[in-house]
Amino acid sequence: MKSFSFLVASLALVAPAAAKAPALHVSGWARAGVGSSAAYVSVHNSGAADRLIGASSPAAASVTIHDSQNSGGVMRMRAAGAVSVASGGMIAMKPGGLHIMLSGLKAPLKPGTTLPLTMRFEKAGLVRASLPVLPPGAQGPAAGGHHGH
Ligand SMILES: [Cu+2]
Repeated sequence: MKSFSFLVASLALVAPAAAKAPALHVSGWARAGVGSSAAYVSVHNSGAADRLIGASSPAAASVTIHDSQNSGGVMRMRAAGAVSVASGGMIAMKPGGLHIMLSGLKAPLKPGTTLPLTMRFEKAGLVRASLPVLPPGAQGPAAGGHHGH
């Protein structure tokens, strides 16, 4: 009996060391909002080329990857489809461009809280992130002032 429980304990110690470091590093933020809002993430890929194919959040009924385009002075959004990320490359979402659309928010997204987001990649599978929620007019994390474009 004693040697059996010792064996189980040893296996438990070995398992975490065998796990690979994640190849996809996700950071970003979400904008406060009621009903619908958007999240902007940066994905750094230190592994093999991959594609972002979807996202979900328990906070929203529908989560879609969108792109914004200026057509004749009017900003329009459309579904972006899969977004490729090269090995060693990155996906950089920002206001006025690629973003994650959150529709059917189950509760207002309030500044100072966090948004749980799960991103789905073709090869890496599910990557979870917890994004800080910034005030409604935010253009990004306040790091040394306003990035006006
Ligand atoms: Cu959108």
